[in-house]
Amino acid sequence: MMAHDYPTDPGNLTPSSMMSSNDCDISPLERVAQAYMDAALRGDRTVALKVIGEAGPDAGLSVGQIYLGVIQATQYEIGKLWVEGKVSVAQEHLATGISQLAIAHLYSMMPRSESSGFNVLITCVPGETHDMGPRILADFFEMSGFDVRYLGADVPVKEIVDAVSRWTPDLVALSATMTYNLPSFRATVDALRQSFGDEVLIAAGGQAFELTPELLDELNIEVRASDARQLVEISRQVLNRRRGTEVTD
Ligand code: B12
Repeated sequence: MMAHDYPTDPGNLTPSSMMSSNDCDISPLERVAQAYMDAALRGDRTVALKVIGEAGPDAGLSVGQIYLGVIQATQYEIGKLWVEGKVSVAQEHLATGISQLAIAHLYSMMPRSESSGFNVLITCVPGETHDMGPRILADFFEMSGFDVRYLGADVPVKEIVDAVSRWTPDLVALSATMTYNLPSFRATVDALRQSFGDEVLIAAGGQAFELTPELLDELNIEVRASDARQLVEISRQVLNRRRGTEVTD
């Protein structure tokens, strides 16, 4: 997506302010993403949801493409604009609220594969309030036939351990965005391994690891990915391999 100058008054935005010089050059996905971001930054929930609702039938996009290429891409772009001082905190909150609504809307449109027989528990590590990424992970897993338990933001270590005891997931996906939450990520991994040993397969990801990928090696985290689509693919491979090993052992 392209960066633009956004006036602090979102009412001044128009769709044309977000288009490239030659509108014909952009793909259907980019076109939808621009229209969606425009509406989200204006705070226009009705138009934003209409854009999402029509993206499948009109632009031929899959639900997965809309999650990543429209919602996630818009959230990243808003983050950049916020750092550059081109959108206010209020505009970011406004747009994020609309993206949460859009995700809920997409949930009702999701295609679902038949059950994979696997279950996954997804949670933010303690202190982490960025919960849009893990919410999207939850929906991708569900589309792929996983039984999903999604705990959300800022969950204490003990609660995560208790939830794993209760639901015995095949995979526990831990999400961290802020690097200052990496100590609580480490504490969560330690507590899970102390309680369940190698029985618990842990996946870890989120923007905190972009700067410190070596922590994943250090903690021997086998399942890692940069986005929801990749995570589901890798998880299925690793879990199927484990299941195969269990059968032949
Ligand atoms: C919305 C937002 C907020 C909202 C969050 C609301 C919510 N309910 O989530 C609020 C206002 C609370 C917020 C607060 C803050 N934020 Co903020 N925020 C954002 C913003 C604009 C969008 C986040 C988002 O929705 N992303 C979209 C999701 C879908 O993407 P994602 O999280 O990356 O998830 C994908 C992958 O990472 C991966 N993934 C995620 N989890 C996992 C887990 C596993 C196991 C795997 C394998 C993969 C994986 O798959 C996901 C789906 O494809 C980002 C910009 C950005 N680049 O993301 C800044 C951003 C994350 N925030 C930032 C900052 C600085 C803050 C604050 C410190 C601001 C402040 N001064 O108060 C606070 C910190 C809050 C806290 N204590 O945690 C910085 C972080 C920089 C850094 N890493 O150090 C960013 C990057 C903005 C920026 N460009 O600087 N923020």
